[in-house]
Amino acid sequence: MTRTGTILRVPPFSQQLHDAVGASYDALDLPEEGRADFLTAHGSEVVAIVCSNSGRVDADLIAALPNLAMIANQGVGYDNIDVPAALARGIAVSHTPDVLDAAVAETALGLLIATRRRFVAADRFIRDGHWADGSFPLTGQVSGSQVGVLGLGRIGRTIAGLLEALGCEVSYHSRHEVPGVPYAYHQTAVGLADAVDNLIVIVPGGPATAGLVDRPVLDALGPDGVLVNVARGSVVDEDALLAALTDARLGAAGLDVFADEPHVPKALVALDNVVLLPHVGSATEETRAAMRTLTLDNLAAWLAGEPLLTPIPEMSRDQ
Ligand code: A2R
Repeated sequence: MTRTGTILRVPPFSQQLHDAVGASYDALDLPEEGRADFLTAHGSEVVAIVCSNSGRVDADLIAALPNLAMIANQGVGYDNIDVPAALARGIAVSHTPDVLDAAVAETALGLLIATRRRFVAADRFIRDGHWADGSFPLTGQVSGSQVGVLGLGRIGRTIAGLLEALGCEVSYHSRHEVPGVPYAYHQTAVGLADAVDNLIVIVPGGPATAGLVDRPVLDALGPDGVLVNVARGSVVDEDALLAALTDARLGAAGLDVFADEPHVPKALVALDNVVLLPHVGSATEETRAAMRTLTLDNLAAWLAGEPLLTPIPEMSRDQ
């Protein structure tokens, strides 16, 4: 059985993905303004959505598309989609696991090193002309340190492998203990934070993990601790983080994700003990090309009546 119909592009996403969808299919763009009128006029034409993980597909949008039957998400995380609303309608949902593990893992490691070694402040130190007046202060180091991975999934395990090469002692907390890994398991996030120098957050976003890194976790990490978040801003209580950094109850933070992207609290930007990245974890040419290909292959498989290549785990494999 092959399927036909209009593909709806939900912004924002890259020009390449936009053009690739348009080159192969009848496609429409969900406008930023005048959505209600647009959906009244075109909602029934749409059979599939293509989005990236910053494009919101909520219950209202799903309800306005009576013939929607597939959502292809470019991104491994899909907390941008109201999955219960989609599954209640039998809508297939795909994502892009595995192909971004290396890029996100190197972002995590780079952010940890940049934060612990204060590389951004050191760069500023030269640019501001301070070197002639004396050396940059000594910093901590990552090699040989104790690192906690919060979420030992595909990306978490890739990060752990990189850390092992630096002689770090890796331990972790996940919902479940992972069999066959050489890393100590902690039953709670607080227990993990208490045991390590550095904590890297790489769990999925969404309601189940919202605020998982809260004040007790930050206090357990402590004044010499470094927090790195490459997961989702929602996982960290941003107000508690700001307070901990301001009060020096937490040493420093390296952040690739924020609660309300692209808005970063001014108070966070003003701090010297943070390194801030604009959600670039998977944002390399190579990885984004692989993510785009997998997104389009999932869409093509669905249109051809074949099983999705990478359905989200909540779906059964044979859908
Ligand atoms: O589901 P489990 O037991 O295998 O544990 C997963 C863990 N996890 C949690 N850990 C503690 N508390 C929770 N409420 C919780 N929910 C999930 O996070 C697993 O060890 C890990 C997620 O691994 P994967 O599903 O393999 O995801 P992947 O590809 O590593 O990506 C993680 C996230 C994405 O969802 C994006 O938000 C971001 O990284 O790019």
